[in-house]
Amino acid sequence: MPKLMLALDLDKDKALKVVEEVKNYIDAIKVGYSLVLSSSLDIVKEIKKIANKETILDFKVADIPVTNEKIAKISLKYGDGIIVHGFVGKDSVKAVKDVAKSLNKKTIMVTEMSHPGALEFIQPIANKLAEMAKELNLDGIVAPSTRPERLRELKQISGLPIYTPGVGAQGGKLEEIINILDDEDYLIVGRSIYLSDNPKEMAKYYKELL
Ligand code: OMP
Repeated sequence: MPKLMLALDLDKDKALKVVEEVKNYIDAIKVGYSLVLSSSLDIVKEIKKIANKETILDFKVADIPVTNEKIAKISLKYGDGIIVHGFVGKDSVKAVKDVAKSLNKKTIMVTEMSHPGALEFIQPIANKLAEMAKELNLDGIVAPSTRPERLRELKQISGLPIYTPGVGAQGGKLEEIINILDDEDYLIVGRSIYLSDNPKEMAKYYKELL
C-alpha cells in the first residue's frame, strides 16, 4: 500500500491541531517553510510527540555544495529526511546526500514539479534529473500527480521511491495515478485534508483509497 504523507504548510497552532486530528490515518509528514519560519525547527519534535511519524523537511535546498552541506547538517538534526532541488547539479545534491547518509537520513530530490510553471523550465530537464537521482542512488524523487504520464515516466527512469504531490487542491486525481504507485511510494496531500471541514474524515478517505 502506498503511504499517505500529510503536507503541513500552516502556522504552528493549526499544524499541531491537524496532526492530532489525522494522526491515525497518515504514514508520514512533510514540514514546509511556512511552518518552520513561523516557529522553529523544534516544531519537528513537537509534531513527533503528537504523532511519531516519519517527518521530511521540505526545504527544496538549491545552493552551492558547501552551503547545501551546512543546511543539511542543521536540518537533519531534526527531520528524517530533506527535499533538495536537482537543477543545481550533481555536486550540490551529493553534498546533501553525504550528510544524510552519515546520519542515516533520506535525501529526496525534486524532478518535475506539479504546478503549471513547471512546463517552462523544469519539465524539459526532468528526465535527466531523474537519471541523476538514480545515479546518486537517492532515497526518492518528487514527481507530479498532476501529470500521470510524466509521473509514470519519471518513476520508470529513476527506479526510486516516488513522493507525489498534486492530488486534490492542485487538480490531480488519485484514481488516475493510483495504479502507478507501489508500496514504497508516497502520496503527498496538504490542503484538501487540512482545509477541509473535517480533516480526519478526509485523511481517512485518502488512506482507504490507497
Ligand atoms: P497541496 O497542494 O496543498 O496538497 O500541497 C502539496 C505540497 O507538495 C505542498 O507542500 C507543496 O509545496 C509540495 N510540492 C508541490 O506541490 N509540488 C511539487 O512539485 C513539489 C512539492 C514538494 O516538493 O513537496
